Amino acid sequence: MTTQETQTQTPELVFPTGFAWGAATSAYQIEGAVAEDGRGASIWDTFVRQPGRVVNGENADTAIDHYHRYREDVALMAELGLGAYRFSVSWPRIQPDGSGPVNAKGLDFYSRLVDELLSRDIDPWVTLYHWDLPQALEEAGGWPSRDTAHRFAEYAALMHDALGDRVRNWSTVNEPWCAAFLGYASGEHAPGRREPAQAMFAAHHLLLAHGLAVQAMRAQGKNTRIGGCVNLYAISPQTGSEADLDAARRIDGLQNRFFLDALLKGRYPEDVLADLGPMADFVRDGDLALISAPLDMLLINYYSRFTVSGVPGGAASAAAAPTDTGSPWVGSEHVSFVNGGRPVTAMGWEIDDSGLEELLLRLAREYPRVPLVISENGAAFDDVMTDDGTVSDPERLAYIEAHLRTCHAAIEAGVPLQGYFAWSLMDNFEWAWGYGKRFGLVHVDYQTQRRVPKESALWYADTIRRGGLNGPAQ
Ligand code: IFM
Repeated sequence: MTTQETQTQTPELVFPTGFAWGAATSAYQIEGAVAEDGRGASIWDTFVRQPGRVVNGENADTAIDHYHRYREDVALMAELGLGAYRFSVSWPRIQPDGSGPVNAKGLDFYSRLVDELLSRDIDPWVTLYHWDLPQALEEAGGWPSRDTAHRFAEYAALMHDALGDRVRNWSTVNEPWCAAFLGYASGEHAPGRREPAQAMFAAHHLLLAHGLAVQAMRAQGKNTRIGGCVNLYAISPQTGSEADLDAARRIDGLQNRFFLDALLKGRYPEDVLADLGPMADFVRDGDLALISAPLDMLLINYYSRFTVSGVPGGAASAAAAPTDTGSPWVGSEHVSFVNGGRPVTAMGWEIDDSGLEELLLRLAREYPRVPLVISENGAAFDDVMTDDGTVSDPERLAYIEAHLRTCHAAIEAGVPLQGYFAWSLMDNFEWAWGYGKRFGLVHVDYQTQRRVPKESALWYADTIRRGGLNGPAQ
């Protein structure tokens, strides 16, 4: 049976009515216009200008020019039939120095974007923080400073007050693990600090920022749904040895349970605090009650599985940075990441859709009752632009299809999964990797800014239209 034929049949794996079919982006990765309409500098504007931080010295001054092309981009989303679009707000567009009054022109951009989406029946999902901290706040101490969490709550309240009548779905901090540990421990991301003890304060303050923001937004009494967003991994020990099992416990602790337990159980895992020893000195009375305020949903970004060993010296493939950096694994630097023997994406990340199902089942079991959303899932591959102008990306299509299948299986098993957002809608600036890694469903020519939906985008559009997938190939 050809792909064409199978796609015309009624799907065998039907997703629930109301399931959010979406795609995601983030402000710094797509907007460009970094010095327009009063936008202040963010830590990424500073970081990309430091030699050796980003592959080929690239930056996102122009990125894919979404700030000027948002109407065209929303039209493209409508053509693809997206039901939802997850984007982030650039904090320094709203408050150029991270505090004080709103920059009206910056807010106006997001207001126009929201209106454009609504006019096309696309549900806007706002993320308040996707790593572009105002530079002025970094100079005042950054995320290791507790005050940054309070500034964030003020900014969140401004945004929620301005858009909360039109935007129903909100999330606070995208991937606090990355913002804390890549930003302040390994230095792979902005602000590029390598201060492990400070990274633990950053992690806690990012969670506190979430909690304070939830409190401030809820106090406005609007009819919105608010979630936290974490990047989770499936994690396996390389062998059943005590050392490998302990390595898996440590990495699961720092990557997954540190955030999940704080958000959903109101405590940090005892074993992680014990691993950290004197570095676990960041909590004040009342913090965890704020952090664990009930959520309307938990947003999960899933990409891969880590296989870990307690024997030092394994290849650190899973966490490899493009440039020479420290370890993000505070207190567990001796753990090594080993090759799990699976095919990899262009990032070198192992492809394991079974890991997503495992994670979803685990969440439903260990952290019950909170609705779940896959807020990012996708893959970078070296796409091929053919002579007829189409972009062939069978590996990305297969990746997304396989992960959607596991989402369906998890729903069948009772997991309260409410949506799926592919990462990313369009090719964009992949942080320290620059433009070389393409995650988009839509190809972007960085010279002309021309957008061309890849085969995976057309397949995804068809899947959305049909509301589901075919069963596994026989
Ligand atoms: O591009 C990033 C995104 O900004 C956050 N989650 C992972 C993606 C791929 O690395």
